[in-house]
Amino acid sequence: KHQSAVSTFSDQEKYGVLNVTKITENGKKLRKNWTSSWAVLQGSSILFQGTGASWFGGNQSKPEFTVDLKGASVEWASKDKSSKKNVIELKTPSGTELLIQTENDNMIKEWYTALCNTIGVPSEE
Ligand code: I3S
Repeated sequence: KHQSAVSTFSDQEKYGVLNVTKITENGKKLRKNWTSSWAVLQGSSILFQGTGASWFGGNQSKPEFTVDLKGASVEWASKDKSSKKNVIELKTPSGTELLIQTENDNMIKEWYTALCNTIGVPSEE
């Protein structure tokens, strides 16, 4: 058993630059719009802060977006979700799906581990 890989919500805090795109909202498929963002994982949610006017399709009044990770799932995205490498898929119970990505192999592993710990499943397979 690898209980040490499981941490409580409050232990998780991580931030950095990630590419992100929302692919589904309320169960409805969206057009992909990859955007570079400042991501902050804290408590049981992740915040993405962008700068561009086209942030998440321009429907957001503020260039930021928070995803509640309670009950969410995290997995490595399959090849049909994106042609990019290092893509993580996040799915929330409310029907939001996000892809997050970075070219940096170590960084993406750190994010995967942190997200798994936040969601409460061990990242070791
Ligand atoms: O899943 P898709 O539709 O092939 O995603 C690609 C498109 O969103 C594309 O934009 P346009 O269709 O507006 O040209 C993006 O430029 C690509 O990056 C998307 O694919 P990847 O495989 O990079 O997630």
